[in-house]
Amino acid sequence: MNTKTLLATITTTFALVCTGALASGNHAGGHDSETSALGQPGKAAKVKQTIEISLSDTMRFNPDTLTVKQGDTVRFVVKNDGKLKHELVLGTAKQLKEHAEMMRKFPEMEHADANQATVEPGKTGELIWQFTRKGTFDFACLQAGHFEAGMRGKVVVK
Ligand SMILES: [Cu+2]
Repeated sequence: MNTKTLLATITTTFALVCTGALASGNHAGGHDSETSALGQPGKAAKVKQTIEISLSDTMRFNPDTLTVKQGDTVRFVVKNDGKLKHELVLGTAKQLKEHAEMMRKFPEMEHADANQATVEPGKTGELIWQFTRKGTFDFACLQAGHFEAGMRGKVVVK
């Protein structure tokens, strides 16, 4: 197997793991209901609230605690004020932790899912999500080491 093939294999595997963990479905772990509990990708036409969040190299989100109304579709405008790449990934605490561990193993891995916005330094990204259930959920930056450094926040859905 040459390097290119190997990389493609790893990428595919990683994509499957990521998608599998995030899709609502019958994952062997049986914890997917936690994920779909978060809501679903939102439609731009349905946006009720826009929340601006800045990401910095101090490994913090600002603000890091958000409150949204159940059923609302939220547009996250994610601004990277740092010199490093950052991202905002919505998920449950457990899921984000597992994902962060994988990102540490494959730090060069690129992936894009509906529940995240990865933003280059100085750029602004966007993420539209509908929060369908009440509860407190998490978001984090899963660039290698950032989650561990405390780059996390909470979304309270009321
Ligand atoms: Cu980060």
